Amino acid sequence: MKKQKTALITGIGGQDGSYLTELLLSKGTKVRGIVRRSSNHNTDRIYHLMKKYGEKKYKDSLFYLQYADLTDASSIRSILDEFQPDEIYNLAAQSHVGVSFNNPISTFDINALGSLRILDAIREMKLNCKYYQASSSEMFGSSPPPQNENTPFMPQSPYGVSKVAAYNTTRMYRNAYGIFASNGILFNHESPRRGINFVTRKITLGIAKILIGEEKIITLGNLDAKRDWGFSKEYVEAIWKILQLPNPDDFVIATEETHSIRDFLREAFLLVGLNYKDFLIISDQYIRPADVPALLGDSTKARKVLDWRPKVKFKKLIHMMLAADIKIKFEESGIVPVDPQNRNSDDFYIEKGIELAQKLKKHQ
Ligand code: NAP
Ligand code: G4F
Repeated sequence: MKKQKTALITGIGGQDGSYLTELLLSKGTKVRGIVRRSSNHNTDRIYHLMKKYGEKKYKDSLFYLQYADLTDASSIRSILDEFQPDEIYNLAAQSHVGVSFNNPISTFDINALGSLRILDAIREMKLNCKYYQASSSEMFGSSPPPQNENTPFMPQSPYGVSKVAAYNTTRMYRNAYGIFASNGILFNHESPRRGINFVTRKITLGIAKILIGEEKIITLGNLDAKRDWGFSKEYVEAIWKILQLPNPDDFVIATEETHSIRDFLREAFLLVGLNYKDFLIISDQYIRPADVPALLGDSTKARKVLDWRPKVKFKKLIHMMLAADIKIKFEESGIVPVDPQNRNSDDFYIEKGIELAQKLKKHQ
C-alpha cells in the first residue's frame, strides 16, 4: 500500500495556498501549513478548512497549521524536523510588486533569503523531500514577449530581483546537492480570492462598491501594461503536477493570451453596461518607479510535459470575479437576500449588477 504523503505549504493563507490545500486534501495528502502571526485575521481563505478538519487536532489530522515565519530560520528548521514533509510548496512571499519598491529589504529577506533558508535546511538535515519554488513572470521584466523558459530575466522591481535570486538558488541546490527542487514560473493568476490591492480585484471589487453606492470612482495607475491573466485554481494543478514528475525541472505556466489593464477595466464595466471612463481617476500614487510593460507566456513545455492546459481565460475570469464581488457586496449591504443554499449562479449576480447600473445611470 502507498504511504500517505505529507505536504508542507508556506503561504497557506494566501490565494494560491488556499486552492492548493483544497487540491492536496482532495488527493488524500496530509497538509501542514505555516502562518505568521498577525494582529488581524490572515486565515480567512482557509477558514472553511479549519472548521472542517479541526484547527487544533494534530498528528492524525489531515490538516494542521503552525506559526512560523520565513524570516526566522529556526522556526523553519523546527517545522521541517517535526513534519518531515514529502513535498514542500514554498508559496510564502511579500507578493505585491508595487509595495516592494517601498519595502525592498524585507521583500528580499522573505522572498529570496526565505527560500534559501528552506533549501539550506533541506540540505543540512538531509531531508528526502521535493521542493517547489513559486517563481514569477515578473522575473522577465523588460524582456519582450512571448516569454518561455529560455527567455532572459530583466527584472524591473525589488520583487522581481528577489524572485530571480530564489529561482537561481532553487536551481543551484538542485544541481549542486541533487535536491529535487523545481521552479514554476507562473504568469499572473487571479480569482475571487485574490488580494484586494492587486489590479484585477481592485477593479472588480471597485465596481461592486460603485453599484451599491459605497464608492463613486476607482483610482488606478498605469493602464497600458499588459498581463497574461489566468485562474489560480487551475494554476495550482500545474504546481502539483510539477512535483509529481520523476525529475525536477522548471516550467512556464500561462494562458498564452495578453490584455492591457485598460482592456480588463473596459470589459469589467461593460459586463454591467457601464463605461469605465465615467468612474476612473488616474493617480501618481499607483504609478511604479518602473513597470513591466508586457507579459505573454509561452507554456508549450507545460502542455507537452505536464499535459496542463488552462480553461479559464480573460472574459470568463472577469465574469467570475465580478460576480463574486457583487455577491459579497450585495450580501453585506442586504440589497439582495443572502442565498444560504448558494443556488444562484454567477449570471444571477451579473444580472442584478446590470439592474443596479441602470438605476445609477438614471441618477447621473
Ligand atoms: P498571496 O495571496 O499574497 O499570499 C502570500 C502568502 O505568503 C500569505 O499567506 C502571506 O501571509 C504569506 N507570507 C508573507 N510573508 C511571510 C513570511 N515572512 N513568513 C510566512 N509567510 C509569509 O500570494 P499568491 O497570489 O497566493 O501567490 C503565491 C506565491 O506565488 C507567492 O510567492 C507569489 O510571489 C507567487 N506568484 C504569484 C503570482 C500571482 O499572479 N498570484 C504569479 C507568480 C508568482 P499573510 O497573509 O500573513 O501576509
Ligand atoms: O495586479 P498587479 O499588482 O500585478 P503585478 O505587478 O503584475 O504582479 C502580480 O503578478 C506577478 C506575476 O507576473 C506576481 F509575481 C506578483 O506576485 C503579483 O501577483 O499589477 C498589474 C499591473 C501593473 O502594471 C500595475 O502597474 O497593473 C498596474 N496597475 C495600474 N493601477 C495597478 C494599479 N496595480 C495595482 N496593484 N494597483 C493599481 O491601482
